[in-house]
Amino acid sequence: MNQGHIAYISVGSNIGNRFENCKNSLTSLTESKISIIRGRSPFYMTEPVDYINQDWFVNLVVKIETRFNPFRLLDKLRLIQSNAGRNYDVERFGPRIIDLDIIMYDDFVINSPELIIPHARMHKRRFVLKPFCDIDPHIVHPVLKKDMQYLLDSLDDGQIVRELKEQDLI
Ligand code: PH2
Ligand code: MG
Ligand code: MG
Repeated sequence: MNQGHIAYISVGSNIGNRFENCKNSLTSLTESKISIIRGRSPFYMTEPVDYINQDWFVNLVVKIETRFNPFRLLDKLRLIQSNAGRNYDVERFGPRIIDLDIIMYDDFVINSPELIIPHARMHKRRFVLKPFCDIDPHIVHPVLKKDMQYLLDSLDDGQIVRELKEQDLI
């Protein structure tokens, strides 16, 4: 693909069939030529953070190649979320059918009211860093100038993230 940009998307769900919701969103990411999936981590069961009185999440990270700029990509991700039935009328950080966050986009640094890249909390979140490292541990955070493995090893959070094995899913 010409003019392909590489982005990492954090995928999460903690309502309904969380695994199916995440899997369906991967299909949506490849529909209408939004992107080509270049890598994906295993699926994880993760303890909720920030707003802890909610169900555990299924989380993973996907590496995509896309021709859309970050803002157009954000529009596409929001459309996928709405089509999956996401209701935005609820608490920030609260339960969601599907959440698709842009974690990194090439080595862009964006600080706009609508979009912050790299994602503002990614370096503190094991549910993002662990699956990111499964794909590309040596990608360097363009602001912190540290690679993902370093950021993961620096965490002192105690958050439980447990890889989902095939046998858990049947
Ligand atoms: N997303 C949040 C808030 N808390 N916790 C986990 N484990 N996984 C998430 O995806 C998550 C969260 C807000 O987007
Ligand atoms: Mg999120
Ligand atoms: Mg989000």
